Amino acid sequence: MNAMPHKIDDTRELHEDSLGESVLRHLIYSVGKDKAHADARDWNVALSLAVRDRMVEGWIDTTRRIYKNKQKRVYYLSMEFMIGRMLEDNLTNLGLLSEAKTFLKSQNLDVTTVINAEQDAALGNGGLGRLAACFMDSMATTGVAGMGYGIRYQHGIFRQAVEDGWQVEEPEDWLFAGNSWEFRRPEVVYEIGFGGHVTHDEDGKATWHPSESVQAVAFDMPIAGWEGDHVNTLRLWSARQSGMMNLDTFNDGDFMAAARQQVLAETISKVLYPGDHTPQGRELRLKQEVFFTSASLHDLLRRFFANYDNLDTLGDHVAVQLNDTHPAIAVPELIRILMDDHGYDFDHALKITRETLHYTNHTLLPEALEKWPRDLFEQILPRHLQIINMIDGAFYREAIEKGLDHHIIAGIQAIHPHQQDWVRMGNLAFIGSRKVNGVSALHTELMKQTVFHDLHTMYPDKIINQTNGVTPRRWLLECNPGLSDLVTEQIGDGWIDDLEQLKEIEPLATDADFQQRYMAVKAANKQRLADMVKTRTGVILNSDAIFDVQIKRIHEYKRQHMNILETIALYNAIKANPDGDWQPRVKIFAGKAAPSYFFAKLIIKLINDVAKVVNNDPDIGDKLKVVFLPNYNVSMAEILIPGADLSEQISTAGFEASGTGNMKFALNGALTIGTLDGANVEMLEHVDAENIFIFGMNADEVAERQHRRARPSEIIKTSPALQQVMTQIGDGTFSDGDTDRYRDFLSNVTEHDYFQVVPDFQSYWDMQRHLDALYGQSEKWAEKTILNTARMGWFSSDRTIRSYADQIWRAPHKTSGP
Ligand code: GP0
Repeated sequence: MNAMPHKIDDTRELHEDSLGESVLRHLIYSVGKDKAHADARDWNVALSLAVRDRMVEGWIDTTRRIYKNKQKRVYYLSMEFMIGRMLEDNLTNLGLLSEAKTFLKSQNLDVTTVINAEQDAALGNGGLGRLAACFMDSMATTGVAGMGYGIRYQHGIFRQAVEDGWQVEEPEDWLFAGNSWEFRRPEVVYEIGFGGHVTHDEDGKATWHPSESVQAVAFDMPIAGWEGDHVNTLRLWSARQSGMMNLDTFNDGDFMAAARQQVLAETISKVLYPGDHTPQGRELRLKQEVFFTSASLHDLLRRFFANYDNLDTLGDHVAVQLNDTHPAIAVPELIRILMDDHGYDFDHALKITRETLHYTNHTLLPEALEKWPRDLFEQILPRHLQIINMIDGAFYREAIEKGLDHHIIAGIQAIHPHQQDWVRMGNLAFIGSRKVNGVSALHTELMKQTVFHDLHTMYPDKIINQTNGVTPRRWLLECNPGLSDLVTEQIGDGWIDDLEQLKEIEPLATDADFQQRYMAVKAANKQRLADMVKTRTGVILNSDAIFDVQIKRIHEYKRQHMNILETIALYNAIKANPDGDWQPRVKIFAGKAAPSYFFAKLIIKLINDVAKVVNNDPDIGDKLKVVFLPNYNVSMAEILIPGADLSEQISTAGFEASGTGNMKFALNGALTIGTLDGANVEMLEHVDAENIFIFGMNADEVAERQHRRARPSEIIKTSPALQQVMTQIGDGTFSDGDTDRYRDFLSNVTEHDYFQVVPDFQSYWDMQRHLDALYGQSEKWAEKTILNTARMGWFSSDRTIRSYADQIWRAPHKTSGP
């Protein structure tokens, strides 16, 4: 497929020229440079603009079609979109990639250098934000009339530097050089209020008089699906001072005071909160949530009124998905708009809201569930607080009718009726939504049993599972062209938007020739990964070693520390018997720690300390290398995942809601060593027990040990290997004799060990050694690798999105398959 078919009459004449001609035209007229002076970024911008031109027709066409057919619209509200680079995605989905490559080569340009000149859009923290980005791709591919709403943070997630082994946060400035993909929409502006007071007229009608306000200005990015004909929109809000700079102050000569107002207003979209699984009890964060949620609701209602004149049927035409509780303020905000702006009574407004909103939960960690001090709420959102009290009242009556006792009801209302201290956003989102979903079968089950137990008894049909997925365009087709070509050669390219077709390569898993070709692709990807490691860290890797990779946010429950303890034990074992027949290994770690999470930062330091000792030990040589790659992001993942042999998914069972990295690795043929947690459980069902390497306690066993507060000391006593590791960490073996550095680390692991590193250690070790042996049997390893790729098709986010569309949104979409 080449350039887009011309669909819109008024653009028919616009680009009859080739992609290369458009690029040259943009280089001169948009970038303002000639070829002789253009650098990689200039070419990147020119190419991006040429591609963007070709998306616009499909975009306008999609918009018109949805409007004309009155297709049900889906709005995905998310504080985070972890997009990464867009150029290759768009080239791929529009079928322009090979034309672009040919052109760049004809200009003597290196394709990778030009593509890499785009900054990652890293408007998120981790899995939750990346899921939102995969969903945008899949909504466009499956033809859902889907729009993403979020915040156009001026600064995305911090850049991670490593200094003397410690994480150092540096500012990120992705917009510095501009964003080629966005369209500023200065005409789409909403006034968002905060503070002030509420008055009631004789009829009891409420009016909120905010004491301050900021403007939300829209910026749009087109999101093209596979083959480019359905193009959705990602609309991100940027904050702007209401009105112009205060001229009175300005004329008084106090320019600084006037400028200060502007800075204050604009801080709302200044920076992404860098916490992951950590709720920020900060006023600014609450304002960010209100800011984008309110703007998005106003915007979608304005669009609704273009087709309908009555909000009674809102839920028939619009479905809103709340990505975690971050946009949960949508519940009282929608009710407020319905009541105060459109004259609905409370009961009717609540009913409409509950037909329109849906909530996705991403974690059971109790400390990660958002709650806001009631007083803060009252100060910033006095009208919303009144409405929340009305919701709690209505909920109370429902609960009594259903026979719940007072005690239980108090525990699940948005605000505890006696304590009156917090507004609990999870409860609010649950009560105000039509459906509530978990992100893997296990996680959904645990939601019913634990955090939402009582709400679930009251509304037994509300909780539903939607297992996460990943987009096969970015996470196979683009990041692994070698494997994509090999697969397409065998079964055609239907798998790209119907990933379960990968099943067709199953019979080839035992075919010697195919195995050899598959593993040659893997070897090339490992070399690409080794080259990146060398450039970024100077460490030279032995590409015959098992590339063992753990990449994700640094967290105790994800247990990078269990991995590094196993690494030390392996180091000790090799050192005790350097002439043994060791299977060489490379341990690769990457991931950011929340800036305030000291223990996570200490884990990074420990990894780097161990790396320094191991990598410089002449007894060890090529048998073991340890690498920490700084500043993990989407683009780095695109190199790491195809180059991995082994994928570490070793969270404490019951704590990782789903995981999505686990899916990307297995799809690209890495074998998984993991616990029975999150989506690993369903991966086991799909790839079969012989092809995934499960160890350790299950969620019930973990819960039982945690409940009992079982101490790790007994276990450590019986394990000389583990004991030696703990001694070394304490005696300064890895810290130049500093016996202080890891004191907190050791007491965490040896005294409390809430995340069960010690009890799972032995089975983790045993499984690693089993994998060492398996790697030696290269045909067997190849067979399992191929079977992983062949059987991971179900984990496409296209499947996830179709399932949301059918079971939650009741929204039309294209069906898959021939
Ligand atoms: C969940 F609560 N997730 C949170 C959070 O604050 N940040 C975040 O990234 C993740 C889960 O940890 C997950 O299990 C899940 O797959 C993802 O949300 C999307 O549902 C990541 O491994």
